[in-house]
Amino acid sequence: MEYSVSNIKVMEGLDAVRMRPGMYIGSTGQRGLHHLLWEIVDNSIDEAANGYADEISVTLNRDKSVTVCDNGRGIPVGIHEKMGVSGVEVVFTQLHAGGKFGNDSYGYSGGLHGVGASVVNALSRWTKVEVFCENRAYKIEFSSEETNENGHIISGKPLSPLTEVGRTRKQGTIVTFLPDDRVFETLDMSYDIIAKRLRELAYLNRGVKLVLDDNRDWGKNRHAEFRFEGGLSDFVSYLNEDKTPLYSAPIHFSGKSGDIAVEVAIQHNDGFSDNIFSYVNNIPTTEGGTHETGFKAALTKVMNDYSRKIGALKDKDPQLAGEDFREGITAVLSLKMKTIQFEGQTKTKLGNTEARPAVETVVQQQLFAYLEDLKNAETANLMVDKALKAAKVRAAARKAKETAREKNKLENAPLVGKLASCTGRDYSRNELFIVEGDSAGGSAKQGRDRRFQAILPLRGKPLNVEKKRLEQVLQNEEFRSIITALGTGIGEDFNINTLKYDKIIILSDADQDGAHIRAILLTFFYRYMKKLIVEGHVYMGMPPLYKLQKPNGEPVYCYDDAALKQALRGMGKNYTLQRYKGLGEMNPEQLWETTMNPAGRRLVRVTIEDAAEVEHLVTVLMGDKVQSRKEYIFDHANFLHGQTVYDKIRE
Ligand code: TTJ
Repeated sequence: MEYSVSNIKVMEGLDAVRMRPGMYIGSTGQRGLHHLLWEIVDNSIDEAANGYADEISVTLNRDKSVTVCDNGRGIPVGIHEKMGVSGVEVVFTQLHAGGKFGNDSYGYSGGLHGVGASVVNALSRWTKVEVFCENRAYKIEFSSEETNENGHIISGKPLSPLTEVGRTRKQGTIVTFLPDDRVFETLDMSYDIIAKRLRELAYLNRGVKLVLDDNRDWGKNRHAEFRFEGGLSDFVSYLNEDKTPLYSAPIHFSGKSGDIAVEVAIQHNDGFSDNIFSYVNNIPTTEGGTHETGFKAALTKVMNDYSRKIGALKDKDPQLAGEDFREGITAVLSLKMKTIQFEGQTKTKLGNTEARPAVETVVQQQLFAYLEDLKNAETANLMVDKALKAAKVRAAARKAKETAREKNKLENAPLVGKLASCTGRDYSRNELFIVEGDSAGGSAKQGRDRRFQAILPLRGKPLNVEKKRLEQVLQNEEFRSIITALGTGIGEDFNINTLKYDKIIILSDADQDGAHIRAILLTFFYRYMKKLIVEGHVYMGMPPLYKLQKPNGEPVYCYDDAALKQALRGMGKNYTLQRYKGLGEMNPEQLWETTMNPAGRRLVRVTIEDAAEVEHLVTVLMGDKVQSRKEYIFDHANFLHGQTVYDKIRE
């Protein structure tokens, strides 16, 4: 009886989750679906982070359910004092029970982990939990199959209390759940997304083995295992793969300041850009935040102090700038702390003020100790030399820039007849199409609505920005046109408030060259105009792949193979099918109709995650493997995060 009383309250909580899934997991699309998995995996990761588990596996099953297994202590099986039911039941039926990171400050749009296993249970058809501890095996099952007298689904109801089902020598927890198809638009989890995240978690939690099995399709089983004894060191080595590191062993240290645990790995390469990746409680902080600020401040201070100490900087010399020490740096920064506050456009920026001094303290102490250690003298010297060189180049470039500015201000440079601007001056409505090739550019100019659409054709390939300094980028004709057209300035001078377009739409062919151009442009925006992407101004235009036509009928345009298959069903025998190989094959009217007209076109908004992935692809691969590079980008830049945007009909 006691059991059913506590039950009633529980049901109310879980039903609220089902009523508003978006509030708890962000969305009911593929992203929300993956959230369920991360919600469960996070529990096992916590157990591993505390040293009680070292193996975690994820299995995608044939029936679309997912199993997560760890070899930790097991979810508590004893009766919970207040609730009167097992700990396992509490964890899966009480909202927020088991949420380890203090709750409210936890905005969801950046990463919403830790809201609890109960949310997963609430949004699943069924959930099965098995716990193995102290030689006993236990099991409990939950179901969302029943409805109440009003016809509402009762979510995540225990079919019976936790039951001992036998003796065992195993230890750990196994959770299997079937996401509810009445909640989610799709039940198809992505092997690639899961593998990528498990790899990342393996780097962030050194020594923990993470295993992925995809058993969904017979004959197409996939398997991956990730385990990195070097942790963050291995992570930076991976990021520097195909680059030339300045020194072989990454600098790797960790420490605590108050309640905040800080871990850092650094390795410079012979390039010029800086790549700093940061995480808090294993969640990527793409927009940076207080911890990154603390890291940069400490790096600048310690390196300057050390440079003076060894006499590389004399008394009369000015301090070197932070960017000099960051030239060619690859670094990963990982924090663990109790309550986190996220800020920023995408809620991926750490806001906690206490994180900055904590990181500064740890990095100052540990990095200085590293540099002082005589066996690290060679690495220390290489770092100082690189920064001194960077400072020299920067000083020279500044002078050159000043003279260049006076002669010919980039901002006012006339465009060499390339940009076809639009007539409207409402920047919040205007669109800039960056179009691959002069011929497609010509069609776009003729086909567009000139009131709000501007066209910038790109002749040939833009310069590959990797391994190029800003000054070189600025000398490239194609990029100068883009910068001038946008009106924002670039790098440190970038100002989003002077942006002349609401949408910047990249139009390239659906082939390898097109993918390559897209990758170069996105890398450019990611590096030098990040805010454009963060604030959602960058899109990819999606031209159709096929045109289907009946003898006297309206043409039907298909944007992917699935759509073509669908359209072919209603066609009968008498039709023509044209496969578009490039934008150039469309006349101006067709280009307008299919790709540019807001009433029918398809756009994909580029997210910062997509751009970061593309950048990673580009920076990791654009070394010397020229021949395979295009293929690789074509196959791997999938834009899995991007949202397809169908504009509302204008006017
Ligand atoms: C909590 O403190 C007492 C000993 O056990 C700790 C615990 O709960 N460990 C734990 C939970 N290990 N693994 C889990 C877990 C694993 C999965 C797959 C899902 C959930 C919700 C928890």
